[in-house]
Amino acid sequence: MEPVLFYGVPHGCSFGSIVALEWLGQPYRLHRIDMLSKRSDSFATVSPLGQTPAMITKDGKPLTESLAILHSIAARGLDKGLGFAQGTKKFDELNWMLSYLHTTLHSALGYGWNAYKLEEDDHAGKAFLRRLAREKSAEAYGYLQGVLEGREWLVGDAKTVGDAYFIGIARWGEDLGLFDIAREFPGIHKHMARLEADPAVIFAHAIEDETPHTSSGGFRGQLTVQELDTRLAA
Ligand SMILES: N[C@@H](CCC(=O)N[C@@H](CS)C(=O)NCC(=O)O)C(=O)O
Repeated sequence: MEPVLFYGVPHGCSFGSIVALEWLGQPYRLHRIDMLSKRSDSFATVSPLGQTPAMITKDGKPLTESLAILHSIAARGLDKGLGFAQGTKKFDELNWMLSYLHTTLHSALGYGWNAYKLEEDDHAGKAFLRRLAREKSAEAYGYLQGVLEGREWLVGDAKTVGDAYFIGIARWGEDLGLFDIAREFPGIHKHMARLEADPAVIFAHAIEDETPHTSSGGFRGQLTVQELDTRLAA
């Protein structure tokens, strides 16, 4: 059966997994999770921590963590250049990039999301976390901008799951009102703009925003709650 990706709104890091699935071009389905509401027991059996992205693979097994999901998609898309064979120098580079994006950029911007989740009147807490988010993610964006200098894609000569993951989280700097990316990090902005023109990225935005969408990949529709329960019971 086709895999199911659980994606989170608003603006989850699961965005990159939707883009990667579109680039892969093989059948898949999606299931929407509102991260600001209580999650269902069915979702908890797939993602015990209640986080997105999560996946039910084509073998019916749950898989969580962006990096695990993206590597799994990349392994199915080696012929398309979405990833590289394990043991090669290029695989190590992609693994390095994904790890950097997750443990450094995602983590740094995470302080901003934590500030957003604090009680409205916790002004001191919010200010502290936002300052930390800005300091840490300025370093992270700056380093990444250096990596991008003189190259078109994050790893190798074509788009990979690294670029898919990047576009889902690089947007947070502006979402959180921390930076004017175009002015402060023009190299990051340039890479984001290139990706924003990609049909898979346009599709992923439309999915998040629930606006009309056209898949250029293998999207086979949203999985209903009832269908999810049937799958989990099987
Ligand atoms: N280590 C996890 C982190 C995933 C994560 O932070 N997901 C966020 C959205 S970007 C989430 O589900 N937040 C809701 C929550 O933690 O309750 C991964 O890389 O997949």
